[in-house]
Amino acid sequence: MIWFTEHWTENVGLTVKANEVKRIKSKYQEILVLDTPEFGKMLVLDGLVQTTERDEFIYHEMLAHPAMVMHSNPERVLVIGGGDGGTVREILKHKSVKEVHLCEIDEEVIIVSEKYFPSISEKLRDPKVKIFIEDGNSFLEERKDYYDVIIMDSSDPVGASEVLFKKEFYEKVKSSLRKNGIMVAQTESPILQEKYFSRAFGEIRKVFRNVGVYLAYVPTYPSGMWSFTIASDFVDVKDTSVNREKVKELKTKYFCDSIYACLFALPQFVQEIL
Ligand code: AG3
Repeated sequence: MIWFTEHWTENVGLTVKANEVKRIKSKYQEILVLDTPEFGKMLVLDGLVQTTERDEFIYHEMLAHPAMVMHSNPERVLVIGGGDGGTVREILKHKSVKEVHLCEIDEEVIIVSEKYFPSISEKLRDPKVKIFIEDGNSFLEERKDYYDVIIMDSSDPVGASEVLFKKEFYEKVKSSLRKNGIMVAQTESPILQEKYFSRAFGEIRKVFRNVGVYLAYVPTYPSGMWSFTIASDFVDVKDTSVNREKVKELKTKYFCDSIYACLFALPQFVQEIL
């Protein structure tokens, strides 16, 4: 057993006792798989915890379902990042979906997930899913007016992911959405990474007419308090009185009718950042 620490800031972090299962250097990053007593297997990229077997459902459900529910008939969905497959698995719970494109820059993440995280990656080989090993930023340039929902399942805005948090990138996202399209992005912790969070929100705000922020509790991410930003030019993304019946049909463990109903209930200090 080793002690692994993700340094959340210079002064605070998450420390777990774990068995090191695999450590490889890909073209883009160091990929580490740990096996921990409380959280099961844990995927770490360049020292940052991406997902764990025990709590991944919270993040993946909350990233995918609000946008998928709010769109009345999502048929074509794109995930940028998300090579572990958790977001794809949640998207496929929606019967209207005809095709899911996954654009992941690092093929090794997919290979590692299929080997060590079968419960997360189980749907990556579904016939509706097409995997593109490409940079999300250039991928979008060739796909105008195509997707109903685009989901940004990226890492923190450093290194390869930095461009995915910029206005120029959200403009590409917008032009790749077709009418009634919705995008949603993971946008970091409002309490421990306030700058990342407010910057991401600000950039999305510059591009889309309707923007909403919601939170979920993810125990293994910095501070646990995690944000998601949802946006659309057509759909009033803050109106959760729509499509309520779709929520009841979903088999989920965190997302549910009462969470959907008050999705945009935010703590006062978060409202003040926005
Ligand atoms: N993507 C969001 C991970 C952000 C975690 N940040 C951190 N640990 N500092 C997760 C990808 C899972 N599909």
